[in-house]
Amino acid sequence: MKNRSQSLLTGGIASILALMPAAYLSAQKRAEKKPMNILYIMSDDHSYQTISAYDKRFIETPNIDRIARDGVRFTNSFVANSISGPSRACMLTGKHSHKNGFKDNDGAFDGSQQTFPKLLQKAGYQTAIVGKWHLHSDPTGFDYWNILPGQGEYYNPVFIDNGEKKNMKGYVTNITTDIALDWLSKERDADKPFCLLLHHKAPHRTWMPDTLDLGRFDATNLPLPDNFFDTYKGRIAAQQQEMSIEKDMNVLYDLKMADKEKEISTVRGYDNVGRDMYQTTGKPGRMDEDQKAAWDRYYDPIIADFKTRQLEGEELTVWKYQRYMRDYLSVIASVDRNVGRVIDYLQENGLWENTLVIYTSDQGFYMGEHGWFDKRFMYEESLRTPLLVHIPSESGKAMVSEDDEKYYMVQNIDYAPTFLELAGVEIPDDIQGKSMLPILKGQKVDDWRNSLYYHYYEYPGAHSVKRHYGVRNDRYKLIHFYNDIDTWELYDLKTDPQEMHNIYDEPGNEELIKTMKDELTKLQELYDVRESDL
Ligand code: SGN
Ligand code: CA
Repeated sequence: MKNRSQSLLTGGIASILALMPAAYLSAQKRAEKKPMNILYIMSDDHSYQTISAYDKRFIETPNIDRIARDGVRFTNSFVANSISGPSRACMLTGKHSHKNGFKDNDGAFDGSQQTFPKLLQKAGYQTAIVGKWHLHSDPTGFDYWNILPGQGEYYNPVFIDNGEKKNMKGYVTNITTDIALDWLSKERDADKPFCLLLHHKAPHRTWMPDTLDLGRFDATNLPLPDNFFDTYKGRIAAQQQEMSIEKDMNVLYDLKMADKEKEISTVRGYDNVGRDMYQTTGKPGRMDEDQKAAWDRYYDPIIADFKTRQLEGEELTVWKYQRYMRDYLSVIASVDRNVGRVIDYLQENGLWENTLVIYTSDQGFYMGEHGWFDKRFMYEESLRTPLLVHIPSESGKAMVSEDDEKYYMVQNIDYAPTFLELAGVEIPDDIQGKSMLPILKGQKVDDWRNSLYYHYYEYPGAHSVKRHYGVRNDRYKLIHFYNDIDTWELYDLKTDPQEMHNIYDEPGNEELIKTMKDELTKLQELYDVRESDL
């Protein structure tokens, strides 16, 4: 499809332009050049460890990597609150949770507040969101929205198409992509720049692969992280979580070992979760006969093998890790394939040269580090999130800033101001993030943040991670766990990148603690954190 500036240069108009003075011409050209399109792809719980642009131990993700190939791969990318709804609210508003009001997954996002899609829409962008939304109130600021209710389902999901519930057939990652491509090809107004948010449900728990990906990683033995058997010495909040592969990952519910004979739950004392939970009625369920048959063909032999093995103790935990990882990676294979479809579309339709493309996740995820799955903690694996950006330059070639991207600590509150600056919209004063655009253009930014603020609130709640807030700079991290607990943790990320040694109570660190506490106070003042927010 031709955009307006291209079509203006054809035929008779080109010859008329040739007669005009040069200064007038370039002003005209500037005025006619559309602002850049924005395609923001965000998956749910996709760890940077399982994107080959970051880490090649587990999986190749050739399509996701395409975004960074001639673009920018941020190696210091973080969230402000490591859980779905709050992370999305930070992203939409450019503000920390205490300012946008959406602190945990309960309640409803106040959609009457300022968000970047609303500001872009006002500035003439056509805006759309497809896929997981998870903010409970209806989306605002979008010309088109077609979202999953709540967490959404993997198989034959319901979508809410601009308010109307529709039963869709198929696998959620394919459907989300189909809807996005349909919108791009049929509904997109070629006279306007677009901003499309494409939000995958995958690879969220319970990591249900598409039928064609079942078994894709079975020949691979996934490496255990060094701290898989962490005993949480010196870390009280970590001792009290409920996200351990050993204790909290359920072989029936999470790992799909519900046998037809219903023996596993009785023999092994697991919860009585039947396979109906997956395949017909339950939360991840809703499969049709063909889908069920494909799942049975794949899981039945694994279940039979599991039953004969009678694993216990460490052996069982390691077996659970392998199953977890194989399912998770199989779900990623579908995400990567579908990201490829979208990039192909952009490239084939002349949009790649005028579209900022982002791939990220709503937060990081544990791939067995500390013995865990899930997120929430301010520890590195869940504080970080992948961030890959394709940004075309005027000439159509992306700008790369190899050194800069490694240094700058960016956070998901920075996305909104980045998009606004890109669109030429003034960034409102109350936005707390900073535009990453200069970084993306390879410019040096001298006053970038040296430390970042984090706050997690969802306790009591799933996985029992205590409330906490903290500060991280390029070397140290200070965390305060509070509510029904009052403990501090301090890590030296240089000597202890896996955060196994809490040095808060070690003698000799008094000065460092004071410096980090001062930094925390400075950030709380900067972001206007009140006593009542803590
Ligand atoms: C569900 C999951 C949890 C997960 C939360 C939040 N359980 O409750 O494991 O931590 O969502 O995830 S599940 O059995 O229902 O899948 S979030 O990414 O949406 O915040
Ligand atoms: Ca999530």
